[in-house]
Amino acid sequence: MKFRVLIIDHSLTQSDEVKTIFTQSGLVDRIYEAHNGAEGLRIIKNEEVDLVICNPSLPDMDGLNFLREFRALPDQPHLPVLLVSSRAEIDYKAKAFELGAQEFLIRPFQPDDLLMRAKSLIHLKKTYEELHRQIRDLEKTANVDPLTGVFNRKYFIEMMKSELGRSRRHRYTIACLMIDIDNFKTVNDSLGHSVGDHLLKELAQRLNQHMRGYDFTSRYGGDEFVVLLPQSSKGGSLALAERLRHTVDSEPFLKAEGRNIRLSISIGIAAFSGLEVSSEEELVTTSDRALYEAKQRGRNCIAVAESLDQFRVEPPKGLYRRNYRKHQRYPFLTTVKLIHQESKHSTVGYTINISYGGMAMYVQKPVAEESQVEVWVPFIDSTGKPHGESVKGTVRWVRQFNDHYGVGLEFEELNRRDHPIILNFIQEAERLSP
Ligand code: GH3
Ligand code: MG
Repeated sequence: MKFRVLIIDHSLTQSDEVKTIFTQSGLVDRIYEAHNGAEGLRIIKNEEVDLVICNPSLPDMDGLNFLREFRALPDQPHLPVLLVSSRAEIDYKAKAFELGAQEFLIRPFQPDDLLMRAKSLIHLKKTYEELHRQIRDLEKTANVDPLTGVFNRKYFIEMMKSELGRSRRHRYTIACLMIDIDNFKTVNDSLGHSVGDHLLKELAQRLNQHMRGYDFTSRYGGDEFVVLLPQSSKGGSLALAERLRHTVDSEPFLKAEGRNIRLSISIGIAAFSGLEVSSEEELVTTSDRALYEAKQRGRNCIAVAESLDQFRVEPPKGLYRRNYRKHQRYPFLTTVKLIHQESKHSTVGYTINISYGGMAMYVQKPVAEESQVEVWVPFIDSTGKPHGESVKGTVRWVRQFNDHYGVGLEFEELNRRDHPIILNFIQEAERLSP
């Protein structure tokens, strides 16, 4: 164990004596020297030192004052100080120990006496530092959700309390985004709990990729995550929420493991100044109520709290508007024929919902993910005559149940010329929806 020593002594002879003892011992790999208190303090602040050997009779300050200034330095809680002095009055020694000196050696002394004490002090320092590191690690793991690696709910509440206080003092807006996976129970039931766990991990990673340094993601519980955005306006948090919603919706999950699982999330936003809410619970509860509104409006969307009890499902501009319209699903219950484009095999499907972007259905025979299919949708026209429309698309997800499969299909294109009835149906559903 090699260490770095700082010798503070105005007397060159005494300083050299201590230096020679350490050099000959072979225990040190660096010796710093200072000839007054101020110089000593500067070295302690700027260099890595393991032990300070100090003669308390300093030209610029009394040894006790030196100890006072030294203990007031930040970041040096474990650096030991060994005083080497010819003064042996008991009161002086007592005061020095009170001020944080760890050892006191009276001149003259045996070299081994100095080395023995130095070694034991450094051993103590290393033990303290190791303990400190372990405590910091423990504190960190106590704040982290073991499955996803993001912070846990307990720590989130603590952070929320202190951020809310700050937002009150500095009068800025603080936003809370409550995020919940859509229909996650079905995913767990069809793919198993361990796949569910992997999905939760990947989701946490994706959410984290979009955060700024001081944003704060944590797992609130189950399939629910919460993001705290200090100093974020309503507009800013909505833009971030849309990026999060999009990042989940646009790319399948577990691709690295050869899977292709589609997920979506719903998000509730509460963004208020700290003075507008009475407590951190009120902010969290309000974002949770906004999330409930988003779920009510069909999922895979975002709802914003306008006030503590008014909520708006928000499809404002650009990407969000296009995606929102594309993904807003309407109940659509009918029997269809699903034809595999390559093999021309067909199976009967029972549709569940439809959007501008695609439809979900149950089928009895398995279909492969990413296969190209055609769906024949029968309609009855106003004269009672049956006819149908065919729409092409790609199978984006498949979930296996006991004796049937859930299938998500993304349309290649919906246009007025080939799909007037389907388009009319969706537009009418859109017009009638709240
Ligand atoms: P909704 O769209 O209304 O949110 O539907 P949902 O099915 O996601 O319903 P909800 O959020 O109430 O259900 C959460 C489900 O998340 C229940 C449970 O199956 C699953 N879940 C919760 N914690 C874990 C976990 O640690 N691992 C896994 N694999 N699944 C979990
Ligand atoms: Mg859920």
